[in-house]
Parts: sequence; C-alpha cells; structure tokens
Amino acid sequence: MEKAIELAQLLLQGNQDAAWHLIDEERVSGSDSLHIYENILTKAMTHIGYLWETNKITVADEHLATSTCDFLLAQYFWHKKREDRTSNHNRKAMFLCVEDEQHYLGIKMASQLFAEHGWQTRFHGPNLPLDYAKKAANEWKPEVICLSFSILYHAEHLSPYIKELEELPFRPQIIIGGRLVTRYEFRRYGSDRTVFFRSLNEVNDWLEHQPNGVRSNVGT
Ligand code: B12
Repeated sequence: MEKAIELAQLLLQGNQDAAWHLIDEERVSGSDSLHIYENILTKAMTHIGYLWETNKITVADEHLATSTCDFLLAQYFWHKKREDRTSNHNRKAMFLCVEDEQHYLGIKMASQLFAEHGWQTRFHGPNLPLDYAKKAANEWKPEVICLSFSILYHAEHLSPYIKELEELPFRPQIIIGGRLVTRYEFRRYGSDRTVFFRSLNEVNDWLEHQPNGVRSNVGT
C-alpha cells in the first residue's frame, strides 16, 4: 500500500517522470502486470478517490492524476511488449465502457492483459453508445467483447448491451467487469453465456486457460 500512496502523490503532481520511475522499478524488480495494475495503480487511484470524497483534492487534481495514470499504463505496455516474447494469435477482443460511463482505466488494464496474452485488441475507451458498439463489432467481429461500468445507475445499460451484442451473428462472448462487480450481483442483467469477472486475477486465470492463452517466453 505504501507504494500506492507514494504513487498517488506523484499522480496528483502530474509528475510523469517520477511516477514512471516508481513503476519501472517495480517492473525491473520482477513485479508482474497483475501486481502493478491491481496493487499499485488501482490502489493509488482508489486513494485519490478517497482524497476527493473527503474534499482534500479538487476535480482538477483528479483529472491530472487520471491522465498521468493513463500515461503510465501506455508507457508500461510499451515496455512490456518489447520484453515479452508471447506469441500473438488471431483471436480478437474489443473493449468499451457503456454509454455515459467515463471511468475507463480499469478496462484499459483488462485490454492490456489480453494483449499481453497475444490477443488482438481494440480499446474503445469511455462512453460508447450501443449502436456504435454494435456497428464496430459487426465490422471487426471480435470473439470477445468486454464491457465496463463503475456507476451504479449505469447498470441499467447492461441488459440491452449484453442482449444485443450476444445476439450478433458471430455470437461473441460478453465479459463484464468494473468496481461494482465485486460488491453486488449483476447476473440478472446477463444470460447463461455472460461472464462477470470480479478482478484482473480472474481475467488472467481465464486467459491462461484459453487454447492460445499459454505464455511462451521463448527467445529474448
Ligand atoms: C478517476 C475517477 C473519475 C474520473 C474518471 C476518469 C477516467 N477517464 O477514468 C472522472 C473525474 C471523470 C470521474 C467522474 C465521476 N465520478 Co469518479 N472516480 C474516479 C476514481 C477516483 C478512480 C477511478 C479509477 O480509475 N480507478 C482505478 C481503476 C483501475 O479501477 P476500476 O475502474 O475499479 O478497475 C478495476 C476493476 O474494477 C477491474 N475492471 C474495471 N473494468 C473492467 C472491465 C472488465 C471487462 C474487467 C474484466 C475488469 C474490469 O479492473 C481494474 C483493476 O482491478 C474513483 C474512486 C474509486 N474508488 O475507484 C471515483 C468514483 C468511481 N467516481 C465516483 C463518482 C460519483 C463520479 C461522478 C458521478 C462524479 C460527478 N459528480 O461528476 C462522475 C461520473 C462520471 C461518469 N459519468 O462516468 C464515485 C462512484 C460512487 C458510486 N456510488 O457509484 C467514486 C467511487 C468516487 C467516490 N469515492 O465517491 N471520476
């Protein structure tokens, strides 16, 4: 937790260099993506949420922290891609937040985990209305579509998104995640085929049990 609090301070200063240095030290000392995403970046952002809730920081500070965190994710992924020798395959996954949902850092982490496992990914970021999601999915035909939401009243979007995306002719697998999935039961919004993941650990387990999910760290 100490690292997460230290990182939160750097994110709030918008100090990209020092924040990257902290993450890179973790990376170089052998921490894996799950640890960096769950225990450092997510915990730092949760702490920022606490500071915001208790009026210790402003919305401007929160936005600066978010954009700095986004930078770290991109920078981390760039390094990861250079060092990992996971063989890529042709399985495709697309990632999006339901309509009006702005919190996208978590699903960006999920998309990076898929990519680390060799998947082709398309990350559509926040707030993607269903019609556009369907159109994009129909054109690209991903085998998996991951959705994220963080605000309780956005759960009302789940049923139409899940139903209409699952009904697409190529029958994609729909995966749902987000901070509330750990706290409440949302299965009633889905079908027998819908998968709800409570953490990136669960995503990782699922990825490792996929036919192409085996990591091959052959070569340098
Ligand atoms: C940064 C932030 C913002 C930023 C978002 C920026 C961005 N581009 O993402 C901004 C400033 C825009 C924002 C706005 C708002 N926010 Co806000 N925000 C946060 C904050 C501080 C951090 C969120 C975050 O990035 N966390 C880090 C990520 C990595 O965590 P995560 O999303 O949970 O993801 C993890 C898992 O859930 C999982 N995951 C996530 N998605 C998926 C998807 C799949 C498929 C899988 C497998 C896994 C997965 O992976 C991650 C790692 O485990 C949280 C505080 C908190 N406790 O989370 C509040 C928080 C979520 N926000 C909150 C609120 C209230 C709002 C606003 C309504 C405020 C307002 N009045 O305007 C708006 C709503 C905007 C909207 N329409 O969506 C509340 C929600 C409370 C509630 N009861 O629902 C929180 C909890 C703050 C609080 N303590 O009150 N917010």
